Amino acid sequence: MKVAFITGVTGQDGAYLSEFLLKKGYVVHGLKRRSSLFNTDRIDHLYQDPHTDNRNFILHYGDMTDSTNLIRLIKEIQPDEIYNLAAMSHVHVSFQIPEYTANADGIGSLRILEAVRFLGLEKKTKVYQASTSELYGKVQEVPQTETTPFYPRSPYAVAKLYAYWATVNYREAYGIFACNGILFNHESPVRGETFVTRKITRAVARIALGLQDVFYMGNLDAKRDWGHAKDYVRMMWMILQANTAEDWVIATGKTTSVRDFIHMAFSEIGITLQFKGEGVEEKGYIASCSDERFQLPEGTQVLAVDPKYFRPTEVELLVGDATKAKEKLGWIPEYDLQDLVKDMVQSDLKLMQKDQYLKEGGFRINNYFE
Ligand code: NDP
Ligand code: GDR
Repeated sequence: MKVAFITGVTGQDGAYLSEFLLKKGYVVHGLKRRSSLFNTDRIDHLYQDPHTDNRNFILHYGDMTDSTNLIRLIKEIQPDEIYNLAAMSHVHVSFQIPEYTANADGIGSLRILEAVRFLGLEKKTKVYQASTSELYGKVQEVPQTETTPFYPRSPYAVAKLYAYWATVNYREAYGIFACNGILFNHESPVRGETFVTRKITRAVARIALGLQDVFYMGNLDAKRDWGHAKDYVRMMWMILQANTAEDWVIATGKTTSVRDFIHMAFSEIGITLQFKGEGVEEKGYIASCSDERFQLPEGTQVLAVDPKYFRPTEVELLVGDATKAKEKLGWIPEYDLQDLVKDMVQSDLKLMQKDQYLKEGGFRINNYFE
């Protein structure tokens, strides 16, 4: 049985990857942070009671900023494969906590590589580094490939650039099977609620169910190459099964604006939206609603732009060319953007129905302090 160690196991990708590797028969160890509230929602369905024998899903407390913790865990676990997914992954937030982001996302990755070297596991342990299309930043070339120059545009991307090169360097210097997956944006029903796609699908569901009126967005012109996380975690594994350690672009090859994603999400529940104004004046109004389940009158304003969501420097356009992964690893995504939008909107509708029932039943949450 192969043994994997996943940092960031409680995140979107960590959850899907754990499920994927467990199905493949791996023993999966995950690094989770201590927090004052439970933070394991996404992996609770995989949880195994520590008192049972022969567990194949084991969680450990730790942090990417704590070298000794990482060295001790890797020594104990002796992993065949490490998937380094842990990161402060929000681009906008990285402008507010740049030093922490550099520590967790940049030096954190170095700590993993150095632990492998320090423990003499160079020939045993393969390392996957969660690199990102954010490395491309300011447009240099379209579409972006493994050879497109990088031009990071945020503290997050700068930290990830350090991690990218540390991975390449440890491969060349010490012969570690260390690879960068340069993954373009990938989303799912368990995407963090403050990333743009989930913010939209969540708001669409809440508006449709009468739980919210208007939602506020940033730059609607940005374009992203969006895929489904389920397809992307499979590629993380494929990258470590390849014959040679290399760096790989994983993307759909199609790009869509934030504005068009909003249209798609509303149209999933039968609502056509009309945009008026430009820039910060831009607002979205319901033009029509064909779904009889929702009482949403024409002319209702549901969207406004708030400059607080603009970034000091923006990444305007991302579209990846995954030809190398298609030809050498057999990369074929199962979901297209329409499938992804459907999956996310329908899931959020179900989730928000719970809030609707509670509201209708007169139940109030968060009243501990009254
Ligand atoms: P999430 O934000 O959903 O998950 C991040 C994970 O990292 C969480 O488990 C989080 O823990 C953990 N984490 C954050 N900081 C630390 C720390 N200091 N020590 C230990 N754990 C920490 O991200 P995704 O799952 O979407 O992404 C996975 C990785 O892939 C990230 O590195 C991201 O930067 C990268 N990436 C993501 C892409 C995407 O489109 N999703 C595209 C390209 C790259 P907690 O749950 O406690 O917050
Ligand atoms: P991104 O994802 O920055 O590409 O990083 P995000 O969903 O945050 O933003 C995508 C684009 O949408 C624009 N935008 C908004 N974004 C957010 N979050 N909230 C808004 O209200 C909003 N309005 C417009 C943004 O300006 C941006 O252009 C994600 C993360 O998962 C990274 O960790 C990962 O490396 C990259 O994808 C690939």
